[in-house]
Amino acid sequence: MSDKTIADWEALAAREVKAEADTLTWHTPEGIDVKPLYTEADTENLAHLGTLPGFAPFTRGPRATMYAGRPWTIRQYAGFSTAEESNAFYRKALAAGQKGLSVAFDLATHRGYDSDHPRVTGDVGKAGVAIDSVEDMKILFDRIPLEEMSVSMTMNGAVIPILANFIVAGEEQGVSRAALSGTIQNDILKEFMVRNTYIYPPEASMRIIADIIEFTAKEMPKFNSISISGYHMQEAGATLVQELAFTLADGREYVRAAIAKGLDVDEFAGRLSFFFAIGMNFFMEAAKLRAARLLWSRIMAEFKPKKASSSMLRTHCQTSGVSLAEQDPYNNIIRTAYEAMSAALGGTQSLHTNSFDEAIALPTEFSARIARNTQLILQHETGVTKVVDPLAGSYYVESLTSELAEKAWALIDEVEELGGMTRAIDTGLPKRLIEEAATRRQAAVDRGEEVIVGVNKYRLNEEADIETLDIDNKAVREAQIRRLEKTRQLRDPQKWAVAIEALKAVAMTGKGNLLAAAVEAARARATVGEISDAMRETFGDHSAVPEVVADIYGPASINDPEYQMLVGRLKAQVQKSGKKPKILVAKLGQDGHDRGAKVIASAFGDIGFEVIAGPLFQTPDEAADLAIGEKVDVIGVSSLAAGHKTLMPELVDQLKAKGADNIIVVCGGVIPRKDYQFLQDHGVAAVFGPGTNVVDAARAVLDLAEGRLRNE
Ligand code: MLC
Ligand code: 5AD
Repeated sequence: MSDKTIADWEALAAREVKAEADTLTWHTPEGIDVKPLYTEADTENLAHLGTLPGFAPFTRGPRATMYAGRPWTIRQYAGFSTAEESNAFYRKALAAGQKGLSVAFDLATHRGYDSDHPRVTGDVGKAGVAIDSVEDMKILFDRIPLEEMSVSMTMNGAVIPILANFIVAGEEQGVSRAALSGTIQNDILKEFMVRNTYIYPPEASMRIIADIIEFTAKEMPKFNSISISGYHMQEAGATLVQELAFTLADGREYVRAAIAKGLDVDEFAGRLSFFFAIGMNFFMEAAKLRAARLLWSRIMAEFKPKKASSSMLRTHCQTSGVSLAEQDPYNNIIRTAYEAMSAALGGTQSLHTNSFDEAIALPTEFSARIARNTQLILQHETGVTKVVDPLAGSYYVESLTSELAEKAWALIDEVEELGGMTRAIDTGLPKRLIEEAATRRQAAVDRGEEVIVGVNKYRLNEEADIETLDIDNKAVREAQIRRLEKTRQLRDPQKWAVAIEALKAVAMTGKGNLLAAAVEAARARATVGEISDAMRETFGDHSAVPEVVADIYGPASINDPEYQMLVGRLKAQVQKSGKKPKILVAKLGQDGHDRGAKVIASAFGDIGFEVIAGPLFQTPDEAADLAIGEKVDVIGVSSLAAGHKTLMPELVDQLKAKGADNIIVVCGGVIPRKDYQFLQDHGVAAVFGPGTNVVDAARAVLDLAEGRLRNE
């Protein structure tokens, strides 16, 4: 026992750093002040201490033995091109040590369009696998025994046709629906907030979710009915407290919806599952998972479950995509390994580790192998699996667990005061808070206050090229269209029509279960698009009005001379030409990832541009019309789903055809360097890759706009 006190330590620390010890405190975006030293005093009176894993409130883990009994599932999210290609990729990955499957669908499928729909020409097979009907789904799982393999499907918009197709594919493989194990994401609230692959308005969407929970509770006992996701909130810029609070508040909303449908809480709650991101704040991320379990157990107590499993939070995690960089990309392997370790220390049930080419393209076989091996090495070589909850008792981690829980609980209470999450989303509050956090973070990175090695510090003079995956979107689309035509030809039109009419009736009358009706339609070979359209007739489409936050980037950058210089140049430009340069920030195709577009729109507005935030899901034709109607000088397209090589040339052609080729077109986002020349050859004036400093981008756009204004 030492006779030294905290005061002694503070005095010693002050001598060491020649400043008060509290100048070393780290103020995190969560509003948590992380001190340089934690002691026993920080964990006094923490109620969650002293609990055991496997028992409520599950802070120390949902299972008694955790990884000592069974390691987490190595579940790599993947999918691209056609069902054949994705199937081959899955089978190789399983042979090489992966344990569970996780399907990434293309954006056309997400949004309920068949591959032959004119709105999705740039999206088919690009960001995931194209699935149009049971025929594709059967190929996707060919020679993969569905009675053994648990399959996660990330689907939220077209969740009814996809789950129906999966059930029928199982059936035709000889596996009953009761034997199917896996998870469907089915979390629409976060789609309205951040991910944007919704189809129908909120009320109809909540009904779909309740129907799926009901159907799986009654007929698919091994299937997790939902994956309540905070992942995409963090990707969109949320702080860990926001991610925690909004995810758990979403969960509470789903429980209420299922109960309102007449289900008993114990019938379904054990099959609710969660999904969190694991970013670079190593200890805080591990503490976040511990806090999540603690809080979920508290929330579920309201519903008075009898089974312990009903209040047990089980979660999948994915390392953070947004933490990875295009520059010096092998650094991403290191980042991902730390994040994976943090997820394991936090007690995840299942994990995806990102590939190092994340910020450039979809994984190649090589980058996918490194990502998978990151987990295999963690499980087999480091010994982290041997002991349950090894961070327990750490003054720092226990204190963080408690502080995160408290802060998230306060935000959950705010949501409750607004009337729950559906209402809160209606008010726009959660989205706004997340976008503000995202913009603040961008400013911190651009100013170098937050260091990213290889991006804003220790940057290489020259970047080496790495091999990336390129998908021939045209060939995939043609192959899909051929199979679609064949499926439509071979099916019994009578059976098809009866099943579609029955589904329409369930949607319209509210009587019956939408998934049950869709299973019949899928069996009759109704396509994803047709099943989606049958429900569209009653539910309609959801469209969101884009809103942009202001006065975040500007105030955070006010001391930056580069920023000030640019603001000055814009003011001078306004004096000279009598108007602000005007930019349309556009999103094309089915790519709903709008963090980048929102941050650009917000920051450009602060800098002094006039900004029009375009709606999501525009065709190039629609974006050209909007730009012409608004008389913009520049269109800036944000592309994150690999549609740029199809959609950008189309946009340029449309402008030309409409006599507006004096509008400057620029493009930013996840664009491989090897595509820059192609885009420039097709009339794109500038390309801004990942990691671009916003002030640098704004300066380049201003240069272009000034040139244009001079020529007018
Ligand atoms: C577990 N088990 C044990 C045990 N640990 N048994 C004995 N001793 C132990 N120590 C049992 C469990 O009870 C379970 O059986 C079985 O082993 C499997 O364990 P699990 O913990 O349930 O793991 P898993 O099946 O992998 O399920 C994990 C999950 C699930 C509950 C989190 O929902 C899931 O797999 N989610 C993945 C979601 C996902 O991949 N999403 C990708 C999103 S990508 P039993 O019988 O009890 O079930 C994305 C990106 C984008 O969204 O935007 O596009
Ligand atoms: N294959 C593999 N990983 C993917 N991701 C998205 N789509 C795919 C895919 N088709 C990963 C990326 C991304 C996150 C949302 O999921 O890491 O950032």
